[in-house]
Amino acid sequence: MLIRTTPTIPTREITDERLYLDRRAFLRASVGVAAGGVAGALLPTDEAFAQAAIPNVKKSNLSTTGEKLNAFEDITSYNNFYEFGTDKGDPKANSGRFKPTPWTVKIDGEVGKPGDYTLEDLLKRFPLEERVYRLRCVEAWSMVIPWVGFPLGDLLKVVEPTSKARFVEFTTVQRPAEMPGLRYPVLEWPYREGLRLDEAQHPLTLMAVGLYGKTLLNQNGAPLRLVVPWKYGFKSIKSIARIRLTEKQPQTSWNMSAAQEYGFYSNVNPQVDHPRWSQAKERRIGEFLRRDTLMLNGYADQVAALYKGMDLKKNY
Ligand SMILES: Nc1nc2c(c(=O)[nH]1)N[C@H]1C(S)=C(S)[C@@H](COP(=O)(O)O)O[C@H]1N2
Ligand SMILES: [Mo]
Repeated sequence: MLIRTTPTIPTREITDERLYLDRRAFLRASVGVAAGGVAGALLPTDEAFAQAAIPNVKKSNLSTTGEKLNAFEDITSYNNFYEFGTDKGDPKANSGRFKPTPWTVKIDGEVGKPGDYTLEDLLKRFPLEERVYRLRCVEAWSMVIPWVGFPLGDLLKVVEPTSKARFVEFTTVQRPAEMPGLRYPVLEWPYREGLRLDEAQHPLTLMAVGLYGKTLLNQNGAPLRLVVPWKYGFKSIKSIARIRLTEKQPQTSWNMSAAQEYGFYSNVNPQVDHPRWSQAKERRIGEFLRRDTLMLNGYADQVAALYKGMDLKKNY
């Protein structure tokens, strides 16, 4: 993706990383006895133990089947979360100070029931499902991830969109003291994304709170992030602090940075190349040969109707 400056990591982040490594050592020590007798293959990493297992998760029939899941280790160590740095290892290395609890999401704009909703409110109200989805990054790599979450559409029903609501704007929390990447002007902060209301209400659109059966790690967007599986990964905004329903199409951080490269729709489309590279193929993380990229990331049967009559080359 477009990077205006290449930040170097100042000494303070090196200290952060050391603290983080200390935390890992502590976790390893505290689970060491329990882990000792179990085969290593069953133990993705020590971080997995630090996360709470989520009870009462039902497997969804909207899951992608027949594809090998990416390893927990891949999903939690190869990330894009520019608030923690622009290298793939930065989100894991630099997010140790981020505090995902307690958490509230402000929901406002064109809704009948605006308010501050706590994460507990949401978890009590909406049954959680496991959904396996492909995640296709605009950088032409992909993963298969078993998310835990609830449909965004269920939440939208509860807040009652007004007749004027046509779009949904999402904003990531902005905490410079906990997010060292915010000091670099690589994107328009806070990170913003948007969907058309009907895209947001589509049954595939998920609010994720976990993966592999456990609560999200900071690098994956704890405690609450969006997952829109037929769009490029950058639409799946992390650590959401605000959801605003609007009449007009909202601004999005990537579009503000490079409008000719990142459009509002950003649907996965192997026939529409990025101005600087082809989108026809992708590298599945963990595989050697590249795969063909699928129209709408393989979800065309479910979502193509949303774009009926639209020119997807113009509305990229
Ligand atoms: N707030 C925020 N959300 C974000 C990003 C980011 O930099 N900041 N990166 C996006 C991009 S480019 C991708 S590919 C996915 C990656 O999600 P993952 O690290 O959980 O696989 O998160 C998206 N959500
Ligand atoms: Mo991405």
